[in-house]
Amino acid sequence: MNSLEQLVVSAQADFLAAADAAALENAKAKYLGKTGQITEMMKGLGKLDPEEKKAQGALINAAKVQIEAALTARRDALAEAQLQLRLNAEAIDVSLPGRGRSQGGIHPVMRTWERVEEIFRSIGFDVAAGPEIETDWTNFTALNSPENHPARSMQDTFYVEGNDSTGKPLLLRTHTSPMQVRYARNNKPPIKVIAPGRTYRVDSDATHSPMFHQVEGLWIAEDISFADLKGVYLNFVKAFFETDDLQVRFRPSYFPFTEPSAEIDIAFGSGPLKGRWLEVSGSGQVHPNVVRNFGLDPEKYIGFAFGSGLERLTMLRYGVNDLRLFYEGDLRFLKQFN
Ligand code: 2NM
Repeated sequence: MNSLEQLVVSAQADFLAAADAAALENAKAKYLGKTGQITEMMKGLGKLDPEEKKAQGALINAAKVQIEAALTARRDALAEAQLQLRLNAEAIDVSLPGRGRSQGGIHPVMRTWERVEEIFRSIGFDVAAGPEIETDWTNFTALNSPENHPARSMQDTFYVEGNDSTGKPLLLRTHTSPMQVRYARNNKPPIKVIAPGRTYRVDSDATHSPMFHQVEGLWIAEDISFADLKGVYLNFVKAFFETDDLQVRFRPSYFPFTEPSAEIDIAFGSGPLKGRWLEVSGSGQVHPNVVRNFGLDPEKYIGFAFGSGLERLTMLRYGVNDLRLFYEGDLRFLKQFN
Protein backbone atom coordinates (compact mmCIF):
# COMPACT_ATOMS: atom_id res chain seq x y z
CA MET A 1 0.00 0.00 0.00
CA ASN A 2 1.48 3.36 -0.99
CA SER A 3 1.45 6.37 1.29
CA LEU A 4 -1.67 7.96 -0.34
CA GLU A 5 -3.64 4.77 0.06
CA GLN A 6 -2.47 4.59 3.66
CA LEU A 7 -3.61 8.17 4.15
CA VAL A 8 -7.10 7.33 2.86
CA VAL A 9 -7.33 4.26 5.15
CA SER A 10 -6.13 6.30 8.11
CA ALA A 11 -8.66 9.09 7.39
CA GLN A 12 -11.51 6.57 7.09
CA ALA A 13 -10.48 5.05 10.44
CA ASP A 14 -10.20 8.46 12.14
CA PHE A 15 -13.59 9.55 10.85
CA LEU A 16 -15.23 6.33 11.98
CA ALA A 17 -13.65 6.79 15.40
CA ALA A 18 -15.09 10.32 15.75
CA ALA A 19 -18.00 9.97 18.19
CA ASP A 20 -19.65 13.34 17.46
CA ALA A 21 -19.67 16.26 15.00
CA ALA A 22 -16.94 18.19 16.87
CA ALA A 23 -14.55 15.22 16.92
CA LEU A 24 -15.26 14.67 13.21
CA GLU A 25 -14.36 18.30 12.35
CA ASN A 26 -11.06 17.88 14.26
CA ALA A 27 -10.32 14.69 12.34
CA LYS A 28 -11.16 16.43 9.06
CA ALA A 29 -8.67 19.25 9.81
CA LYS A 30 -5.93 16.64 10.08
CA TYR A 31 -6.39 15.76 6.39
CA LEU A 32 -8.26 18.55 4.61
CA GLY A 33 -7.63 21.58 6.83
CA LYS A 34 -5.24 24.46 5.98
CA THR A 35 -2.30 22.48 7.30
CA GLY A 36 -3.87 19.08 6.74
CA GLN A 37 -1.90 16.29 5.03
CA ILE A 38 -3.76 16.44 1.70
CA THR A 39 -3.47 20.23 1.64
CA GLU A 40 0.27 20.02 2.38
CA MET A 41 0.73 17.47 -0.43
CA MET A 42 -1.12 19.79 -2.84
CA LYS A 43 1.20 22.60 -1.84
CA GLY A 44 4.23 20.30 -2.53
CA LEU A 45 3.12 19.81 -6.17
CA GLY A 46 4.47 23.22 -7.13
CA LYS A 47 8.00 21.92 -6.84
CA LEU A 48 7.45 19.13 -9.39
CA ASP A 49 7.83 19.35 -13.14
CA PRO A 50 4.62 19.50 -15.22
CA GLU A 51 4.40 15.79 -16.13
CA GLU A 52 4.90 14.58 -12.57
CA LYS A 53 2.70 17.35 -11.23
CA LYS A 54 -0.16 16.16 -13.39
CA ALA A 55 0.23 12.50 -12.44
CA GLN A 56 0.82 13.12 -8.74
CA GLY A 57 -1.95 15.78 -8.68
CA ALA A 58 -4.46 13.27 -10.09
CA LEU A 59 -3.49 10.71 -7.43
CA ILE A 60 -3.77 13.23 -4.61
CA ASN A 61 -7.12 14.39 -5.97
CA ALA A 62 -8.43 10.84 -6.14
CA ALA A 63 -7.36 10.33 -2.50
CA LYS A 64 -8.98 13.63 -1.54
CA VAL A 65 -12.25 12.60 -3.18
CA GLN A 66 -12.21 9.32 -1.21
CA ILE A 67 -11.46 11.15 2.05
CA GLU A 68 -14.23 13.66 1.40
CA ALA A 69 -16.62 10.81 0.65
CA ALA A 70 -15.69 9.13 3.95
CA LEU A 71 -16.18 12.47 5.72
CA THR A 72 -19.65 12.98 4.21
CA ALA A 73 -20.66 9.41 5.00
CA ARG A 74 -19.59 9.82 8.62
CA ARG A 75 -21.34 13.23 8.89
CA ASP A 76 -24.55 11.71 7.59
CA ALA A 77 -24.23 8.74 9.94
CA LEU A 78 -23.66 11.02 12.95
CA ALA A 79 -26.58 13.28 11.96
CA GLU A 80 -28.81 10.25 11.54
CA ALA A 81 -27.79 8.90 14.95
CA GLN A 82 -28.46 12.32 16.48
CA LEU A 83 -31.91 12.41 14.89
CA GLN A 84 -32.72 8.91 16.13
CA LEU A 85 -31.69 9.95 19.63
CA ARG A 86 -34.03 12.96 19.49
CA LEU A 87 -36.92 10.97 18.03
CA ASN A 88 -36.55 8.36 20.74
CA ALA A 89 -36.54 11.05 23.42
CA GLU A 90 -39.63 12.71 21.99
CA ALA A 91 -41.50 9.49 21.22
CA ILE A 92 -45.10 9.11 22.39
CA ASP A 93 -45.92 5.64 23.60
CA VAL A 94 -49.06 4.98 21.61
CA SER A 95 -49.31 1.54 23.19
CA LEU A 96 -50.32 3.09 26.55
CA PRO A 97 -53.89 1.90 27.19
CA GLY A 98 -56.47 4.72 27.03
CA ARG A 99 -58.44 5.72 30.10
CA GLY A 100 -61.54 4.58 28.24
CA ARG A 101 -65.09 4.98 29.36
CA SER A 102 -66.62 2.36 31.61
CA GLN A 103 -69.86 0.67 30.66
CA GLY A 104 -72.95 2.12 32.32
CA GLY A 105 -75.77 -0.05 33.56
CA ILE A 106 -79.40 0.17 34.48
CA HIS A 107 -80.32 0.75 38.14
CA PRO A 108 -82.03 -2.27 39.76
CA VAL A 109 -85.15 -0.26 40.64
CA MET A 110 -85.39 0.97 37.03
CA ARG A 111 -85.00 -2.62 35.84
CA THR A 112 -87.97 -3.55 38.04
CA TRP A 113 -89.92 -0.58 36.67
CA GLU A 114 -89.30 -1.78 33.08
CA ARG A 115 -90.22 -5.37 33.90
CA VAL A 116 -93.45 -4.30 35.64
CA GLU A 117 -94.47 -2.23 32.60
CA GLU A 118 -93.71 -5.13 30.27
CA ILE A 119 -95.73 -7.61 32.32
CA PHE A 120 -98.81 -5.38 32.65
CA ARG A 121 -98.69 -4.29 29.01
CA SER A 122 -98.74 -8.00 28.07
CA ILE A 123 -102.18 -8.34 29.72
CA GLY A 124 -103.62 -5.18 28.18
CA PHE A 125 -102.80 -2.45 30.70
CA ASP A 126 -101.85 1.01 29.48
CA VAL A 127 -99.04 2.94 31.26
CA ALA A 128 -99.84 6.41 32.62
CA ALA A 129 -97.42 9.27 33.24
CA GLY A 130 -97.87 12.49 35.17
CA PRO A 131 -96.24 15.35 37.09
CA GLU A 132 -94.25 14.87 40.30
CA ILE A 133 -95.42 18.27 41.56
CA GLU A 134 -99.12 17.91 42.23
CA THR A 135 -102.13 19.81 43.46
CA ASP A 136 -103.84 19.12 46.76
CA TRP A 137 -106.99 18.07 44.93
CA THR A 138 -105.41 15.42 42.65
CA ASN A 139 -103.10 14.03 45.33
CA PHE A 140 -105.54 14.02 48.28
CA THR A 141 -109.09 15.33 47.85
CA ALA A 142 -109.96 13.34 44.72
CA LEU A 143 -108.69 10.23 46.48
CA ASN A 144 -111.15 10.62 49.34
CA SER A 145 -108.45 11.69 51.78
CA PRO A 146 -110.11 13.71 54.58
CA GLU A 147 -109.14 17.37 54.98
CA ASN A 148 -107.56 16.68 58.41
CA HIS A 149 -105.76 13.45 57.46
CA PRO A 150 -102.20 13.33 58.92
CA ALA A 151 -100.76 12.43 55.47
CA ARG A 152 -101.61 16.01 54.43
CA SER A 153 -99.48 17.54 57.21
CA MET A 154 -96.10 19.25 56.78
CA GLN A 155 -94.65 16.34 58.81
CA ASP A 156 -95.61 13.85 56.15
CA THR A 157 -95.70 15.70 52.84
CA PHE A 158 -93.16 17.92 51.04
CA TYR A 159 -94.86 21.19 50.11
CA VAL A 160 -93.19 23.32 47.46
CA GLU A 161 -93.37 27.02 46.65
CA GLY A 162 -96.35 28.05 44.58
CA ASN A 163 -100.09 27.50 44.71
CA ASP A 164 -102.64 25.87 42.46
CA SER A 165 -105.58 27.77 40.88
CA THR A 166 -107.59 27.45 44.12
CA GLY A 167 -104.78 28.98 46.21
CA LYS A 168 -103.75 25.68 47.83
CA PRO A 169 -100.00 24.98 48.08
CA LEU A 170 -98.40 22.63 45.54
CA LEU A 171 -96.74 19.45 46.81
CA LEU A 172 -94.55 16.53 45.76
CA ARG A 173 -96.93 13.65 45.04
CA THR A 174 -97.04 11.21 47.96
CA HIS A 175 -98.22 8.32 45.78
CA THR A 176 -98.73 7.62 42.09
CA SER A 177 -102.53 7.69 42.38
CA PRO A 178 -102.85 11.29 41.08
CA MET A 179 -101.62 9.98 37.72
CA GLN A 180 -104.56 7.58 37.76
CA VAL A 181 -106.98 10.36 38.66
CA ARG A 182 -105.74 12.37 35.67
CA TYR A 183 -105.78 9.30 33.41
CA ALA A 184 -109.30 8.26 34.44
CA ARG A 185 -110.63 11.79 33.88
CA ASN A 186 -109.11 11.88 30.39
CA ASN A 187 -109.99 8.40 29.14
CA LYS A 188 -113.20 6.48 28.62
CA PRO A 189 -113.90 3.25 30.51
CA PRO A 190 -112.89 0.54 30.61
CA ILE A 191 -109.93 2.08 32.44
CA LYS A 192 -107.09 -0.41 32.61
CA VAL A 193 -103.85 1.29 33.53
CA ILE A 194 -100.75 1.15 35.68
CA ALA A 195 -99.00 4.27 37.00
CA PRO A 196 -95.33 3.76 37.89
CA GLY A 197 -93.19 6.61 39.17
CA ARG A 198 -91.33 8.53 41.83
CA THR A 199 -93.13 9.53 45.00
CA TYR A 200 -92.08 11.62 48.01
CA ARG A 201 -92.75 11.46 51.72
CA VAL A 202 -91.10 13.00 54.79
CA ASP A 203 -89.64 9.71 55.98
CA SER A 204 -86.09 8.32 56.18
CA ASP A 205 -84.72 5.17 57.82
CA ALA A 206 -83.58 1.61 56.89
CA THR A 207 -86.92 0.84 55.25
CA HIS A 208 -88.07 4.34 54.16
CA SER A 209 -86.49 6.77 51.72
CA PRO A 210 -87.83 10.34 51.23
CA MET A 211 -88.03 9.49 47.53
CA PHE A 212 -89.23 6.07 46.51
CA HIS A 213 -90.99 4.41 43.61
CA GLN A 214 -94.47 3.01 43.40
CA VAL A 215 -96.50 1.28 40.81
CA GLU A 216 -100.24 1.45 41.11
CA GLY A 217 -102.75 -0.46 39.04
CA LEU A 218 -106.34 0.44 38.25
CA TRP A 219 -109.03 -1.47 36.39
CA ILE A 220 -112.45 0.12 36.22
CA ALA A 221 -115.32 -1.19 34.11
CA GLU A 222 -118.93 -2.32 34.69
CA ASP A 223 -118.07 -5.70 36.16
CA ILE A 224 -114.57 -5.78 37.68
CA SER A 225 -114.34 -7.60 41.01
CA PHE A 226 -111.85 -8.77 43.64
CA ALA A 227 -111.64 -12.05 41.69
CA ASP A 228 -110.12 -10.06 38.81
CA LEU A 229 -107.74 -8.35 41.23
CA LYS A 230 -106.59 -11.72 42.54
CA GLY A 231 -106.11 -13.11 39.02
CA VAL A 232 -104.24 -10.06 37.76
CA TYR A 233 -101.99 -9.76 40.80
CA LEU A 234 -101.19 -13.49 40.94
CA ASN A 235 -100.32 -13.38 37.23
CA PHE A 236 -98.11 -10.39 37.91
CA VAL A 237 -96.11 -11.82 40.83
CA LYS A 238 -95.65 -15.16 39.05
CA ALA A 239 -94.25 -13.35 36.00
CA PHE A 240 -92.21 -10.89 38.06
CA PHE A 241 -90.58 -13.49 40.33
CA GLU A 242 -90.40 -16.01 37.47
CA THR A 243 -92.05 -18.85 39.39
CA ASP A 244 -95.45 -20.54 39.58
CA ASP A 245 -94.56 -21.94 42.99
CA LEU A 246 -96.13 -19.07 44.88
CA GLN A 247 -99.33 -18.21 46.75
CA VAL A 248 -101.18 -14.94 47.38
CA ARG A 249 -103.44 -14.04 50.25
CA PHE A 250 -105.56 -10.98 51.04
CA ARG A 251 -105.65 -9.45 54.53
CA PRO A 252 -108.28 -6.85 55.49
CA SER A 253 -106.85 -3.35 55.69
CA TYR A 254 -107.81 0.29 55.35
CA PHE A 255 -107.14 3.02 52.76
CA PRO A 256 -109.26 6.14 52.29
CA PHE A 257 -109.47 5.54 48.50
CA THR A 258 -110.69 1.92 48.60
CA GLU A 259 -113.55 0.11 50.32
CA PRO A 260 -113.11 -2.70 51.13
CA SER A 261 -109.32 -2.63 51.31
CA ALA A 262 -106.77 -5.41 51.60
CA GLU A 263 -103.05 -6.02 51.94
CA ILE A 264 -101.71 -8.54 49.44
CA ASP A 265 -99.14 -11.02 50.79
CA ILE A 266 -97.25 -13.61 48.80
CA ALA A 267 -95.40 -16.74 49.92
CA PHE A 268 -92.83 -18.64 47.84
CA GLY A 269 -92.97 -22.45 47.86
CA SER A 270 -89.20 -22.70 47.53
CA GLY A 271 -86.04 -20.59 47.69
CA PRO A 272 -84.51 -18.59 50.54
CA LEU A 273 -87.84 -16.93 51.48
CA LYS A 274 -89.80 -20.21 51.34
CA GLY A 275 -92.99 -20.31 53.42
CA ARG A 276 -92.82 -16.74 54.78
CA TRP A 277 -95.78 -14.44 54.09
CA LEU A 278 -94.40 -11.23 52.59
CA GLU A 279 -96.45 -8.06 52.22
CA VAL A 280 -96.10 -6.80 48.65
CA SER A 281 -99.05 -4.51 47.97
CA GLY A 282 -102.03 -2.57 49.23
CA SER A 283 -105.26 -2.92 47.28
CA GLY A 284 -108.99 -2.59 47.32
CA GLN A 285 -112.21 -1.86 45.51
CA VAL A 286 -112.05 1.77 44.42
CA HIS A 287 -114.22 3.91 46.74
CA PRO A 288 -117.44 5.27 45.12
CA ASN A 289 -116.33 8.84 45.96
CA VAL A 290 -113.09 8.23 44.02
CA VAL A 291 -114.98 6.75 41.05
CA ARG A 292 -117.14 9.91 41.11
CA ASN A 293 -113.99 12.07 41.12
CA PHE A 294 -112.81 10.12 38.07
CA GLY A 295 -115.88 11.67 36.41
CA LEU A 296 -117.71 8.32 36.38
CA ASP A 297 -121.01 7.12 37.87
CA PRO A 298 -120.19 4.79 40.82
CA GLU A 299 -123.60 3.10 40.30
CA LYS A 300 -122.36 1.98 36.89
CA TYR A 301 -118.59 1.62 37.21
CA ILE A 302 -116.68 -0.48 39.68
CA GLY A 303 -113.20 -1.90 39.91
CA PHE A 304 -110.01 -2.45 41.82
CA ALA A 305 -106.78 -0.62 42.48
CA PHE A 306 -103.50 -1.69 44.03
CA GLY A 307 -100.23 -0.03 44.94
CA SER A 308 -96.81 -1.70 45.30
CA GLY A 309 -93.37 -0.31 46.10
CA LEU A 310 -90.82 -0.84 43.32
CA GLU A 311 -87.98 -0.88 45.88
CA ARG A 312 -89.80 -3.54 47.91
CA LEU A 313 -90.34 -5.71 44.80
CA THR A 314 -86.67 -5.24 43.84
CA MET A 315 -85.45 -6.19 47.35
CA LEU A 316 -87.52 -9.38 47.35
CA ARG A 317 -86.46 -10.36 43.85
CA TYR A 318 -82.73 -9.90 44.46
CA GLY A 319 -82.48 -10.50 48.21
CA VAL A 320 -81.40 -6.95 49.11
CA ASN A 321 -81.87 -6.24 52.84
CA ASP A 322 -81.31 -2.47 53.13
CA LEU A 323 -83.30 0.02 51.07
CA ARG A 324 -80.57 2.66 51.41
CA LEU A 325 -78.22 0.62 49.20
CA PHE A 326 -80.32 1.69 46.22
CA TYR A 327 -79.46 5.36 46.76
CA GLU A 328 -75.81 5.33 47.85
CA GLY A 329 -74.48 5.05 44.30
CA ASP A 330 -71.88 2.48 45.37
CA LEU A 331 -70.73 0.80 42.15
CA ARG A 332 -69.76 -2.39 44.00
CA PHE A 333 -73.45 -2.79 44.84
CA LEU A 334 -74.88 -1.55 41.54
CA LYS A 335 -72.55 -3.60 39.29
CA GLN A 336 -74.09 -6.81 40.61
CA PHE A 337 -77.28 -6.10 38.69
CA ASN A 338 -75.66 -5.63 35.29
C1 2NM B 1 -102.67 1.48 47.28
C2 2NM B 1 -103.53 0.67 47.99
C3 2NM B 1 -104.87 0.61 47.60
C4 2NM B 1 -104.87 2.96 44.74
C5 2NM B 1 -106.09 3.56 44.62
C6 2NM B 1 -106.03 4.24 43.44
C7 2NM B 1 -107.08 5.03 42.81
F1 2NM B 1 -106.55 5.92 41.99
F2 2NM B 1 -107.89 4.27 42.12
F3 2NM B 1 -107.79 5.63 43.74
N1 2NM B 1 -104.85 4.03 42.91
N2 2NM B 1 -104.13 3.23 43.71
C8 2NM B 1 -104.41 2.14 45.85
C9 2NM B 1 -105.30 1.35 46.52
C10 2NM B 1 -103.10 2.22 46.21
O1 2NM B 1 -101.32 1.63 47.56
C11 2NM B 1 -100.81 1.06 48.72
